[in-house]
Amino acid sequence: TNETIIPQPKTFGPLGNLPLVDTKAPVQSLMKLAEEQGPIFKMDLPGRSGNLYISGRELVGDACDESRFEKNVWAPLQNVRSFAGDGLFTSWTEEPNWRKAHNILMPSFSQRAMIGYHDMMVDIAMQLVQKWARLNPDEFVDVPEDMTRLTLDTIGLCGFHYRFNSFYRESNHPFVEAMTRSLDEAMSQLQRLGVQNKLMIGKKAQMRHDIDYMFSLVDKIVKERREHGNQGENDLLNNMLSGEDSDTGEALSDENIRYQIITFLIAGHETTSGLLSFALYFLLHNPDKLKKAQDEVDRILSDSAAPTYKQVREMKYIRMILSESLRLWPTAPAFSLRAKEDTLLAGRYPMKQGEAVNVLIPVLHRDKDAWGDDVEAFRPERFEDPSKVPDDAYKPFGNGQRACIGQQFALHEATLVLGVLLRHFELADGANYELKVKETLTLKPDGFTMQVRPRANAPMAPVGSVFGSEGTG
Ligand code: HEM
Ligand code: LEH
Repeated sequence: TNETIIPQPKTFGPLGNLPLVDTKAPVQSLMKLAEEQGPIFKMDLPGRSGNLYISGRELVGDACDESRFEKNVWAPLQNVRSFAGDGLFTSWTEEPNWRKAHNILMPSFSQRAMIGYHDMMVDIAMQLVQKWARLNPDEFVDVPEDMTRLTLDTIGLCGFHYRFNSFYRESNHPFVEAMTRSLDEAMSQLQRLGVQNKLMIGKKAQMRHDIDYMFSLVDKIVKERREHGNQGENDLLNNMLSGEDSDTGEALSDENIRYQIITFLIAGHETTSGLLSFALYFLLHNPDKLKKAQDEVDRILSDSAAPTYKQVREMKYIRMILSESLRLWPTAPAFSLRAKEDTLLAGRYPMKQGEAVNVLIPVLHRDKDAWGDDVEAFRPERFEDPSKVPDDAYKPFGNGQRACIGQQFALHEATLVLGVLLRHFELADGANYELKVKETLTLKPDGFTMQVRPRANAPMAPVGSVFGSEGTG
């Protein structure tokens, strides 16, 4: 029948469908194409013909059946392997280091483990509060930049007891520069022809340089910990250095530990900073939701400057705001699955063993059959009753055993930070910001600035009364 014919947009000779993709914004191009082509379509790209992109609830739901499909380390992840190697995020499930690291590191990411990270997350969150409290009334904050400072410092401290001290720097930490350039290059490589890539000698040298810098920073962190021994730090690094796989009794190799640390430094901050930035953007544009959020933080954090672990768990509406932000702009926007055996996708599209489908998460999250007609509306209330959330149409953290190991970490951190910011500051859209989404494999609101004012009834006078600030009561 007609249903099994997979649509493909127009092609341009040897370039295939590539000219339809905006180099700087491939995911947003694919989102538009999905709108025109429907929940499954085909793309021919240089060196990679017959890519399938899926985005409907039924198709994605079926591809998430782990008995028939498994994580595919697709082209974007292949390119990241030059610095993340066989770390958790970029390894195939059958590579021995995936299960080994999974077994060793899972306990460090359980909800219980967050109790141990909580005070370190508060440490960094209060640095941001202090910074914003010291701004003059007419000054703007660059939201994604400050959120990146915050999330990088948080994973550095919680993971490795390493202080990037980003709030004491005018510009990005060199690690962020090296990482952003490398991610950018990994994305650009996807859109060049094979010959073009070979000609990019300058880009290649820059990437080699950036990767060497990232490796040297990581090796320094490991060397210092090994030399000083464990001083009671109960962090990821400690678990990586001393942990043994419960299946095999083996420990991680030095090379693999390096890849895991790079993975956590990147994965641990890029997406969470995007999430916090989008959440603030949505609150600025939805005053009724902002009011509800303020009511919640005023109730729960009434007279505490910094939340306790338990108070973070109580901030249900803040958490719903984050879930809804991840629905509209999932900051890790795609993942890929491949058939384990020959099979029929959704009972009608034949797939050979090894054939893959790429999931466009922002489009899945706008499936009207699953979410209703008001898909574009920012409505955290969708997540009020967990039993009413269409799980098969909500995949911001990926799927199954290869889903995000850092989910609890990201959500605990983001809830804490958003709660504390709303308790202390009034938000103002002084710049009349219009949303523009920047892509570097992950998504962020590009150039988003806003103004913040201390709230009259904040629990702490962050700047002290010598400055005549209100908020002492
Ligand atoms: C995997 C999203 C935060 C570490 C994934 C995947 C997604 C995702 C979609 C699956 C990728 C795939 O199937 O190819 C996110 C989002 C985050 C976030 C949206 C924040 C809002 C974090 C944090 C960490 C982290 C904070 C670590 C501290 C990882 C790792 C994997 C992963 C190691 C691979 C897990 C495995 O396959 O065993 N993430 N992530 N992520 N994430 Fe995250
Ligand atoms: O769509 C993408 N690429 C297209 C390009 C093509 C159309 C020219 C393709 O098909 O290759 C880019 C999509 C990239 C998605 C990867 C996102 C994952 C990044 C997450 C990093 C942070 N992280 C990791 C784990 N937890 C968080």
